[in-house]
Amino acid sequence: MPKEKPVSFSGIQPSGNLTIGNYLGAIKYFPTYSENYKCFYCVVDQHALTVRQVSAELRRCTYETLALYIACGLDPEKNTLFVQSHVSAHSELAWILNCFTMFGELSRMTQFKEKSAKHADNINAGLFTYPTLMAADILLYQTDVVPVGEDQKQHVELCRDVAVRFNHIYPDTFTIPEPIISQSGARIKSLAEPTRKMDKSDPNPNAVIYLLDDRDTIVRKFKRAVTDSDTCVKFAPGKDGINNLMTIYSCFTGLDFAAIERDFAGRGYGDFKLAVGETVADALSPVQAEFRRLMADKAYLENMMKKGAGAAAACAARTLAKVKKKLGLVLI
Ligand code: ATP
Ligand code: LTN
Repeated sequence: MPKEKPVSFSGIQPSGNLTIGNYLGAIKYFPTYSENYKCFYCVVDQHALTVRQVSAELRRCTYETLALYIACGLDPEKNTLFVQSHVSAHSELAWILNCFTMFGELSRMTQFKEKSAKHADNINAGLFTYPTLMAADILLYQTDVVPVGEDQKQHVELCRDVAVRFNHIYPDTFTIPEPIISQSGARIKSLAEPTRKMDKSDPNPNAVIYLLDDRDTIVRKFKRAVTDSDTCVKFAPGKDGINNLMTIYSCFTGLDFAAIERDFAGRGYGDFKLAVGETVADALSPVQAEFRRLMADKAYLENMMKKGAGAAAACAARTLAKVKKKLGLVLI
């Protein structure tokens, strides 16, 4: 069936509270695709199982991630919002793609190497084949674009390689997707170790600004953010801490670095950190209010999950049937 519009697909794990990294690198841009793309946004709960989860927390985070998608501006009438485990085609296609993905390819994935180092006691097969489930998410919807933060570029490239390999053997099966990485905010750094990415599963909560942090917490965390011994607010190589704060401030205000440097000329880091904290708190306040409103209405969220799963499953079933037929699996 020809597409009415190109397709956009992205996913977020319900593996903890979302951060301003998730927001600036990904979610903030999602609503901008609604007009020109048919959009699918997925809470990838099965991906979250690759590290040990507390069941009640995973359940809570799944509702919260869905509510945050909407609170950040995604209109469920214009986008298909759904939960991965509600559409069984994802894990079915993932198995098939496992048989078209090489051990060497998966071994080279940076996220696998980092997560294996972090969870040395639980280097499970799911962590290793994480990218084939992600490829299934994307390819099931004949996706054209995948808006993600920079850390996911390698996974989308692997997905492309697998799709090209499959199409080479079984022509015209999958659309080949493109990653779209935002110009700014694609890699927000930790406030405690500004050479590392801000991660929602960081054990140090002071390193991370969560979308649901209250105003005082946000201001306090920015005040304590690691910078350097200089005092001048200037974007420069090696000043990772201040560069990160300038990037965050720029993303929330729309000011470029030169304008920020002018505004803070002659003022110290203290003033700048306070301004960043207050700006971020102001920007997140309406998102938090909308989030609270949505979380108070579980019936609405559950209804939306069902509607989203129905729409996604219908689309996914078409691709899965095509794949099975091409492979020679008997359809009944
Ligand atoms: P985890 O710590 O559980 O691996 P995560 O914080 O990396 O989670 P994901 O759910 O894996 O978050 O990612 C959701 C989206 O947010 C992805 O598109 C990812 O690229 C983006 N993202 C995550 N962290 C950052 C960051 N620090 N800067 C910019 N984008 C980010
Ligand atoms: N792997 C991604 C989350 C994710 C995703 C996807 C992103 C799972 N499936 C499909 C884009 C498209 C992550 O860890 N951030």
